[in-house]
Amino acid sequence: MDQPIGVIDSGVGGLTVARELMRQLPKEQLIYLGDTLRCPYGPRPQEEVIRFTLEMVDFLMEKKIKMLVIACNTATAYTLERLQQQLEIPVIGVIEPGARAAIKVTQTKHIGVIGTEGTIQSKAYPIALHHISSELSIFDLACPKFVPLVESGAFSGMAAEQIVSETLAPIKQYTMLDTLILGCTHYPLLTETIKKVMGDRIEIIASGTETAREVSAIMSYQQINYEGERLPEHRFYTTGSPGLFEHIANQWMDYPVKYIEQIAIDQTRK
Ligand code: I24
Ligand code: DGL
Repeated sequence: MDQPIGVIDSGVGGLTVARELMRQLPKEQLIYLGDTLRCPYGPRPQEEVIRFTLEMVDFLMEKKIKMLVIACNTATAYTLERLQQQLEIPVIGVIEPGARAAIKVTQTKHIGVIGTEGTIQSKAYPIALHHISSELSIFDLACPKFVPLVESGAFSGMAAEQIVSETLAPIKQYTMLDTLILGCTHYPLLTETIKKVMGDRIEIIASGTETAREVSAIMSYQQINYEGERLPEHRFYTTGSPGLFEHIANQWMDYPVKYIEQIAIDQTRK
């Protein structure tokens, strides 16, 4: 099927998910929309995150996407169910895939989850985890300092270690934990620092990577893969500065990000 896959995020963090999608589905074309202007979503009230996310979805639906990936954990936590009911295309969030992967690897059945305030408050991860397996102990923790830390560019080094170590102290005490879900687009950039703090024995699950696997599986199952020969031309839209978006995207992606356009989100939804 020659239609793009839509990816939405609160900003640039969802590029961690887009990168995995490009790796695992090299023939598929992506349309990415990052709401950089209104980022972060993590500390915002639920109704605001819902409104902003629906506005992004309207934009992508007009581009005739065949599937929607919600790369942002906070947006997934608050809107996944509603969008799955509302849209006629498959809608995939980052929470279920992360939860499933954690259950696969845990031996102690004690799982940690870290994310933004919104994601943790919503309890979306514990709900998803318990939905799959009822014999789990879950320890969840909001890490509001982590997104600003990554965005400052200083995600490794002593200062980062200090912040990560202080924030994760309550989880570190919990010795039964053998698996930690990174329930936020930005946290994969902190993986090395988190491993230093938590020790090598803990399994780190990046929800984005797992989501790309799930997207790939659903595409095959629903037979909506692209099977032609053209090379994909991905498009990136941002509500913020296209220059800054381009700079970050080109450092992070393996693929040269050329097509970037700034858009204004129409706030007069019908
Ligand atoms: N990383 C993120 N967001 C930023 C940043 C960053 N600035 C430096 N780095 N800024 O997220 C957010 C606000 N900007 C966004 C663009 O428009 C203007 C406002 C992490 C994204 C991970 C894909 C550090 C940095 C970088 C390149 C690659 C990765 C990275 F400069 F973390
Ligand atoms: N994308 C968000 C998430 O995964 C993190 C950044 C933000 O707070 O908007 O929850």
